[in-house]
Amino acid sequence: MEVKTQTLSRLGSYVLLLAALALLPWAGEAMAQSFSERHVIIVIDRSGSMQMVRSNGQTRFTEAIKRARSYVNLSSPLPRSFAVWTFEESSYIKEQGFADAATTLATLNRLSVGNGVTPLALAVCDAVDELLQYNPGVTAEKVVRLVSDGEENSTPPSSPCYGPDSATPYPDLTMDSWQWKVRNMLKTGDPLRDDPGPYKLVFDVDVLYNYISFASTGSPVREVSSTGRSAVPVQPRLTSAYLAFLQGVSTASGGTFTAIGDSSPVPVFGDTNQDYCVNETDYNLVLGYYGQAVPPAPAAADVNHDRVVDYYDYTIVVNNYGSGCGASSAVSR
Ligand SMILES: [Ca+2]
Ligand SMILES: [Ca+2]
Ligand SMILES: [Ca+2]
Repeated sequence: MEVKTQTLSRLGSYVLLLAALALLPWAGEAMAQSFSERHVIIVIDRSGSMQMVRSNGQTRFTEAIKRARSYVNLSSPLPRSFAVWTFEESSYIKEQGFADAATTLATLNRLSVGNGVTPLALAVCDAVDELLQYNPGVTAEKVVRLVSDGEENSTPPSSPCYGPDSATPYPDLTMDSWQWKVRNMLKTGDPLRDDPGPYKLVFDVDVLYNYISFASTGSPVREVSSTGRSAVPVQPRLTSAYLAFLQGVSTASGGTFTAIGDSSPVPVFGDTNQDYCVNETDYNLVLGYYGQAVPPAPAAADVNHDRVVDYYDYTIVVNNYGSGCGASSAVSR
């Protein structure tokens, strides 16, 4: 297989590079990571809309799980603990408490999609609470990693993050809207308190959405609530205000925002130039800036977004070498 051959030929240069590593300045050291661990709750949408079939024939949910698995497999300078939650209907399930990567991969493998509605604000806000309460004595980076395709439509009034839609788009969120509360929660840990300071938590977002609506997918997906609400038709497209909200809060919190259109290939980790393929171009970019801080190195070379191009970025590219390559010809872009 071509991809395997390429990966093998990379192993030779990998060994050489490991030898050279000792000679390079450890740029990461200067950044003095103030965190000793990373705590992540992967919050996965299993509402009915996640059954939507993408143009590559896979459901959004299947692709979401694949992405989550790749994320857990990334090499990291910090020891990581992951919890996994799924949300649907008017609540969420704690599929797994904080555990290591191997346990988390096994948990992700057994998840399946549901039919119900989407209590997104509830799940995100409760995940923030859980993260803040977990091992508070450890100086850990706290990450809510949301994987979802759609709009909040079923957070119960009992949730501190319940509210109407914001009347105005991000960043001018209407006070007491669910968006305002979720933003505040990620920022301060309190849904009712905004604050000019930096975010307490990092909000990583993968959002699957309909970029081009296709007519041949059969009957439209509906989300059905068993609690007496009528079925909620899934919107043919996400509104730009919703995407702007997720992207705005994610970026402001120092997180990553990845929009995954139904008719586009799924982005792969280690791809530095958005061609949906990890190959020599990505490899050379990371090597070219190896050991440098960002800036002056371009942000694209910093694969794991920790503002330094180093061993971990390199490893992510090597481990994903060949990923996604060739897939783009099977789908329209
Ligand atoms: Ca949904
Ligand atoms: Ca690439
Ligand atoms: Ca990096």
